[in-house]
Amino acid sequence: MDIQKELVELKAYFERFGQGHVFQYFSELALSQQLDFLVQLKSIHLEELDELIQMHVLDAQAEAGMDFDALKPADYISAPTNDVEQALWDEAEKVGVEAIRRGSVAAFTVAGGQGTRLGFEGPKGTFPVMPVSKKSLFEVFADKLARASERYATDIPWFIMTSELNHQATIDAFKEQSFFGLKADSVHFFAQELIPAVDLKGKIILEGKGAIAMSPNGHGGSLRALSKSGSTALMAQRGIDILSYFQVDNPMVPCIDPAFIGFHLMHQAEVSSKMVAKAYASEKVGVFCNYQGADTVVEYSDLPTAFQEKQSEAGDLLYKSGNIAVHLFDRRLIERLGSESSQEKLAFHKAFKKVPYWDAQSGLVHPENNNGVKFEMFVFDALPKAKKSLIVEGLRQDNFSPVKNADGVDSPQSCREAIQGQALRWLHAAQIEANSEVTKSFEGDFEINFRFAMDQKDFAQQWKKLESKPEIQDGLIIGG
Ligand code: UD2
Repeated sequence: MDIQKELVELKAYFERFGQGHVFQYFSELALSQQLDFLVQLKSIHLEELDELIQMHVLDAQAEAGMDFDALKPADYISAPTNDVEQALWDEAEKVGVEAIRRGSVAAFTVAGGQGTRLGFEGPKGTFPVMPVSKKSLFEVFADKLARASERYATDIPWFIMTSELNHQATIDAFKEQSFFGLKADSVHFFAQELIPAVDLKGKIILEGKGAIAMSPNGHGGSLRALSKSGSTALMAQRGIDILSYFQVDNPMVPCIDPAFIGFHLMHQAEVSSKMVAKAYASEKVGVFCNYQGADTVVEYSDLPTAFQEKQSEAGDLLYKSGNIAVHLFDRRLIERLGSESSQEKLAFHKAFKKVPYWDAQSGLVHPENNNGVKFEMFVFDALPKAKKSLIVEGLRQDNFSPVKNADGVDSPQSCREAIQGQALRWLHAAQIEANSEVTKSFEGDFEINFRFAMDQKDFAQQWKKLESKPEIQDGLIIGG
């Protein structure tokens, strides 16, 4: 490539948007560093970034706030509590199973985040979570998908979104473990886009003489990335209409949930979301609300405390529908919102952060206070854009226990406890169904291999088939 010509063009482009300072150290870089830097600079869409800077940084007052008086709790299909409701759930399950069997459903994990709170080096999906086997988050999902494929006599494709910061390391982790026994060509990786962080005056932050501080553009970037990577085209070609979306941090998620899928189809929804009842008012999960006639998620940090704590007449939380980031997306919705030419793109949100920056005298500086703004799209902003959306209740104990923090709430420890609690519950239910003696409370670690059984009902059936039932003891992995 003609570096000089490219440099002149890029300089003019960056100067046009008031960002010419990114070239201030260019002449000090070695040739290979200059080439790398040019590649990074070329990946930046300044038109989009400039709009965000104008709106969120320079003219922040102009941001439209939410009219909380117009907010209502969202409606949802509740978990079954009686025979009539159970019959409806059974019907939904049947519809879902048919869709899975005919190959209409793929799984999708967003794993592009930086996982800073956990303080774990490497892709978060490689974090060990299982109590006995120490299997990683990725392996847990692989097991559940392998079992679903086996159970429904199909081959469920799995899309995984990474970001440039962990893309190769993620692929390497899968290769090292032979794709956890899945067919390599059923697993599709693609990276989401990065976007520059800017300072409080809207100037792009340099983190090195030839490096811009970039970060992933939010899980909402998945819609674009699915389109751009050719994943939606591949889905269309294979007759896949539904993408079962979940976050890399939640090993409790049923990656493929037949009843949820069935409801989505029965209601002809373009997006369906799973809710769990919030555990307490200030729990750090977004809340499903109805705003101006549409389902929407209000992020925990945006919902005023008075609303978080509001009670219903029955005395429980009025805004209790927690967003656990488990959704079903119709392929056509992704195509509509994620295409390059889309007129209905997801909006960006801003977050003030401490962004390490390059200083001519001191080198890389890690600031103590927020000095920068990062921009992210949120995937749940697709809800109000869908022609039809649906919210379905899930029980926390079988859907949600994320690993987010090094300790305390949502930590590896709390997650292990939830996994163990689930194993014991599934075992009890299976023992009761098989009229055998129920294992009383149990001290020690045992786990259920999700490749053996993917949910409680499946476990009961698999348990029944076991000729000799293993004795529950410390270190046991049921189903091997
Ligand atoms: C998210 C939700 C919150 C609730 C909670 C449930 C947001 C803004 N908040 O909170 O409402 O549903 O999860 O657990 O989503 N990711 C990417 N690319 C990105 C950013 C994130 O793939 O650019 C992935 C990341 O790898 C992780 C997930 O998205 O799997 C969640 O990201 P987070 O940890 O920033 O969100 P959190 O926990 O604050």
